[in-house]
Amino acid sequence: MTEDILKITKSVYEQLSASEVCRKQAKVCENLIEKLENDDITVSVIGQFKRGKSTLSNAILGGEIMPVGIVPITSAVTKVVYGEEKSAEVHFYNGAVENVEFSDLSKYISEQENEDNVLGVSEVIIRWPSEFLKKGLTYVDTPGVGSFHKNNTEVAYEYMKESDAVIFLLSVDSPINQIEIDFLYNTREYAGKFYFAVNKIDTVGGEDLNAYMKYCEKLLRELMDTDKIMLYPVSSKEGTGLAELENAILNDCDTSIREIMEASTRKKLRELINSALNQLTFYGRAMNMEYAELDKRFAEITDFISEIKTKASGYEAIFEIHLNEIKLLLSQKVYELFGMEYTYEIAELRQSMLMMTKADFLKQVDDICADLKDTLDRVLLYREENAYVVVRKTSALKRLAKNLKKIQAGLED
Ligand SMILES: Nc1nc2c(ncn2[C@@H]2O[C@H](COP(=O)(O)OP(=O)(O)OP(=O)(O)O)[C@@H](O)[C@H]2O)c(=O)[nH]1
Ligand SMILES: [Mg+2]
Repeated sequence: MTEDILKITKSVYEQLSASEVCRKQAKVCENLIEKLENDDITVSVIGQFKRGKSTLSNAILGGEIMPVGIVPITSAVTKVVYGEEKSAEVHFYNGAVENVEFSDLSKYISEQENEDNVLGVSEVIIRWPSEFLKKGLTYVDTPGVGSFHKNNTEVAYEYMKESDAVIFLLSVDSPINQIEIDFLYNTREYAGKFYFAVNKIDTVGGEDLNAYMKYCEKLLRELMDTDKIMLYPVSSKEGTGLAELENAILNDCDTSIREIMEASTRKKLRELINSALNQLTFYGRAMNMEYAELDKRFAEITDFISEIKTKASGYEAIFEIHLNEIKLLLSQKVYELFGMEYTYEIAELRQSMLMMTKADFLKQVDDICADLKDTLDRVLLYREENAYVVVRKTSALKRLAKNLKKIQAGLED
């Protein structure tokens, strides 16, 4: 089965890498191939801040590896793989890698010492001799979703895309809330398998726990649109219920690793192809416009972006609402000028942010505008003055879109 999915993934890569337009998607595809070839399965623990993700990670891995605490703690992703010798490597966005002592880890991955990840840590890779990892699992502890450290939600979202399986951690001390619902709803397409764990069961009595489990199960069934919800009550602090969760994951890895990988790769490929097709439409439209007309429209949208920024700086309250309004205005403008849907990667997640300050808001507006501007700049670079080249490039874009659609049709099961 994995043979097939590997073949499909390779054919998507072949298509994407042949065009400079889809370089970003080709890179993602290349990583998928590598994972499939190595049977490299990634399990991430994801959940709202303070649900106990890092405590659970330490309990599963058997060691005080991650810093834990009563305020939002984890600020960077920590990947743990099997290693006879313990070691910790900090990777930075600028490409630098540093070996650090375990006692120094919190300097890099805690909000208190590395607030909003100012140090630019892209991830920490730990080698740890844990039985749980022995069969080749990569375990990932992620920053909490929905804390006022905005970057954390985006990081968690990115990791959903890399995961084959997810432990989504809830906690009995708080009912599932809108932030968790939004996050799950937006990301359920990515992972092949979900394990829902309800943490901190040591803090409630049996009856309350039963009521909570029933409530969660019903809600998750509706949300995930399946009857097959696996819900594990655990206490990461006391170790209760962890063996059931660990065994379920390890068992699935033994018996159905290929199915899990196939399911998650199919989902990821569909997303990837959609994103590539969107990109191709945009380039195609821009290529086929008169140059004078194209310049006019680019100037118009550039002015519009400046206007939006000026407008944003004058807003004073309920920034979440203004942010949505701004995204909508920009998307409408792109549609009006280029006839295509322009989507922002993490649109819905930003909606559910609480306590957004003006500085956060302006930063997000800047990010959104930069995202759009970047796409426009790349389209301009791609443009050619020579009519013959335009025809050739346009037909190449069309051919690529056609091939991708064909592969996409095969992925629908
Ligand atoms: N009673 C009880 N407390 C727990 C349990 N698990 C975690 N905690 C506590 O919950 C708090 C948060 O734990 P963390 O592991 O830091 O939570 P987290 O989800 O990693 O938090 P972020 O990294 O900020 O997203 C800490 O004070 C833990 O001691 C549990 O099973 N029972
Ligand atoms: Mg944590």
